[in-house]
Amino acid sequence: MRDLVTEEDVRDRHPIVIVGCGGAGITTINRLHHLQAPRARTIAVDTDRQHLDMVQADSRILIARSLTRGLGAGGSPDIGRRAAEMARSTLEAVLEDAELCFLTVGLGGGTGTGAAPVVAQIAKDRGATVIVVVGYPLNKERESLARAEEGVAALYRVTGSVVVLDNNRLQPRNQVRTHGQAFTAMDQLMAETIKAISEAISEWSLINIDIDDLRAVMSRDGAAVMLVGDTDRGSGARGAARACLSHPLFDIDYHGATGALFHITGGSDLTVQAAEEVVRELMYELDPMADLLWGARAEPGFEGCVRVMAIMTGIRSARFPRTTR
Ligand SMILES: Nc1nc2c(ncn2[C@@H]2O[C@H](COP(=O)(O)OP(=O)(O)OP(=O)(O)O)[C@@H](O)[C@H]2O)c(=O)[nH]1
Ligand SMILES: [Mg+2]
Repeated sequence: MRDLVTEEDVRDRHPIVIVGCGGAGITTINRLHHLQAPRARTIAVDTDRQHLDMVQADSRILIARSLTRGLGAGGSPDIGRRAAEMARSTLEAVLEDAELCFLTVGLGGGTGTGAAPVVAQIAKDRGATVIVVVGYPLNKERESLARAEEGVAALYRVTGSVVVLDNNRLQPRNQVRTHGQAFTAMDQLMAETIKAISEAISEWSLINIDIDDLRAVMSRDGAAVMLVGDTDRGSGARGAARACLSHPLFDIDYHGATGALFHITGGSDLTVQAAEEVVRELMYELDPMADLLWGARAEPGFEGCVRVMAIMTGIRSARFPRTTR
């Protein structure tokens, strides 16, 4: 297993920026802002003035007021894209010193779907590693699905890697019944995941994650699937790993993944040895050649519980072919 990073390494980290585009994206940003992701700037980007007014973020950017009069993109990704282009200089300024940029968006609407690839390109051009986490529409949202398909392809062309969280997959896991409940559960999960990763980089944790290693794992060509499981300590390492592996949030076979990021959260009772055992259990599922990175952290409120999060990256399929970046 890899060396630990030192406390100085952690303190010297460069800024992490978390950007949300469109309604779903800025809702996640609002949650993250309240969860107080460490050392991370939050940026909310939308064409919808009313919605922007309702969220809290370090920067709130209303894009293309003259195009949409602050009323949203009405489901048109073309308007979303043009809106982001019109706000290019503002977006460039807020992304100037970003080293790591998380970009979160619910695909299927106008603003997020159209603007996110523009934002991703701007961050990438400024030298940031861009980690895109997208929500995929419910099967019932037929028009949104077609737009989402285009959106994911456009993002993939820019970044070569997209973490897809399918709203449909949340329902059995969280026993959610309505669209609203599915979306709320997804927003919370996205926010907590981004917070866990950014804390593992920028706060002193049981096992920290090195930012360069994170870059290497997350930049692997292909789709990425996230898996999350919660158990109590009594279930042991195997139980915790099983809980995670049985909850993929995107319907894709992850066994061909070429990279994996694991993160274990427990209470003050979590030890490095216990976390290592969980990681060992998870590793059985991976290609032995896969690039593995993991972190662990004790959080108040997790006493007696373990949360295991895995992001399997570099999964190639017809939809996510090799890129020529
Ligand atoms: N996680 C989450 N997803 C949502 C929420 N609202 C909508 N969605 C999903 O995200 C997709 C895009 O919706 P929005 O983010 O509201 O759309 P937008 O990007 O603001 O686009 P316009 O309103 O057309 O400008 C929808 O098709 C839903 O699948 C939410 O509050 N949370
Ligand atoms: Mg909207």
